[in-house]
Amino acid sequence: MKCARRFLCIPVVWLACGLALAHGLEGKPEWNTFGMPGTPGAATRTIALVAGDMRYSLKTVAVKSGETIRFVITNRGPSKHEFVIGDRAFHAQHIKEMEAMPDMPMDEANSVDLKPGETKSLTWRFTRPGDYLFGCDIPGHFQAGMSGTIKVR
Ligand SMILES: [Cu+2]
Repeated sequence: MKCARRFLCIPVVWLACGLALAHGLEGKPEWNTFGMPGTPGAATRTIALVAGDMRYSLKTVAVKSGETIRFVITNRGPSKHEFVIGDRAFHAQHIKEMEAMPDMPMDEANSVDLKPGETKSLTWRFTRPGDYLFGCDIPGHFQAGMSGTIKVR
């Protein structure tokens, strides 16, 4: 009886470990393409942006590869917005998730949620040259023009 139970338990534990590992890795690899979370102390520059009514105050941000930037975003619009750093594929996937679960809180290291009037900062280290995007992935916002390009060279 004890033996039988042990044999049942082992595959369950392995399955749980496998799932936990897969989930843990799931959100990470795509970050490699557009950078990684940065520590505020390592930031070489601060870039301030205002999120307004379906737009940001900046359309393009130029960054050197390897640079750590502290973004400070203020929401002066009448509704809630996000500031999300990603590549095109990340935003496409995230917009789909937001459409499926509009109330899902975003607390990933590459994003901040901003209520009207709120100011938050996000520090990001850009590790690879390329054209990336910042944007608001709340359904309809990105498509309405709430995005900008981050040129990493
Ligand atoms: Cu928005």
